[in-house]
Amino acid sequence: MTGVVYWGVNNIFEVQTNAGPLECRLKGKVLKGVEESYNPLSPGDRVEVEPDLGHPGKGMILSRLERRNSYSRWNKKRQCPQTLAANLDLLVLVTSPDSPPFRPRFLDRALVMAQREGLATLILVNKCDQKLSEDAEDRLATYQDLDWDVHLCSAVTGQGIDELREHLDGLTCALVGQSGVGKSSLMNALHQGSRQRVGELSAKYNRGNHTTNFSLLEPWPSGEGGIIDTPGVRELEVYGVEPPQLAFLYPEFQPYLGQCAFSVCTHIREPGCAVLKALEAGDIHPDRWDNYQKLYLELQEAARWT
Ligand SMILES: Nc1nc2c(ncn2[C@@H]2O[C@H](COP(=O)(O)OP(=O)(O)O)[C@@H](O)[C@H]2O)c(=O)[nH]1
Ligand SMILES: [Mg+2]
Ligand SMILES: [Zn+2]
Repeated sequence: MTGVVYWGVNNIFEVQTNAGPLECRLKGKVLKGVEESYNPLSPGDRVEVEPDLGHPGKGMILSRLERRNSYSRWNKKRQCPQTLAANLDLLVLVTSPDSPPFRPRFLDRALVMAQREGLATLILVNKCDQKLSEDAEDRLATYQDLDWDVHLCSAVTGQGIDELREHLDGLTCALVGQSGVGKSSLMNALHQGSRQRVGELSAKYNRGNHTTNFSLLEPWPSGEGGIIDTPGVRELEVYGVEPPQLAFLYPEFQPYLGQCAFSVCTHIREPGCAVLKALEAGDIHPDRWDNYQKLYLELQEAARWT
């Protein structure tokens, strides 16, 4: 039978099947259909399972079914990708106005990774009880102009939470963002009781570690889709993108690509560059371009060593 992974800690996975939840281990050391990575399975993954007839509620995971998409981060310590969530209908990038400070550079990077996976993305500004700076308002307006949805809410005051729940209900979505922006608080505001569940799981399987350092899917009451809370990320390294590909992941660059004087153009300093012309004309936000060129150089630097 098949099922959906809800969470996994220390190689124990909860898989929801038509016949109820199963606490599973992997059959064999390497899972069928899985490339080498930090974690073979993440919440949202669909798997083939075999219930253990001698132990009701337990089972084995035989293979991972093909992923529709996934959202990963680069694990610096282990130097490999770490999947945070799989098979998403929507990526929810959570940010906050003031504590931690609004960081558009983080959002730009997260958006590049989302574009690379072709993920629909919602930018969620939590803690809207805090004041947004003019700069932040300006950047958010730019994201909206580029057709990304921006929603304001507060997990503490409850503002905007009902609308958010209505919008997300039935979808599989992941909350991704820096530590402290309020992902776990949002999860709890959207689903009463989820915090308690994280606490219980941590106590039982995670050696009593109470900070969320694993992803967890909380299904909607209908059973259709759910929300995946992910561990906080301090820095976001873009990976798996060749420098020349980067411009294609910036939607506002699209009308100008192919129109530069040089057929091979980095859009950083070349004369006759159509992207630079658009930047000068004010048709591309200077911060967005600045982050592009920083990221380009960073990717180039990384490529030199591979
Ligand atoms: N002022 C304010 N604080 C919030 C809000 N949502 C969460 N917080 C606080 O922000 C801190 C971090 O929240 P948490 O959910 O653990 O963030 P996470 O690391 O993204 O999971 C906690 O002290 C929360 O009480 C909000 O809407 N407004
Ligand atoms: Mg958390
Ligand atoms: Zn150019």
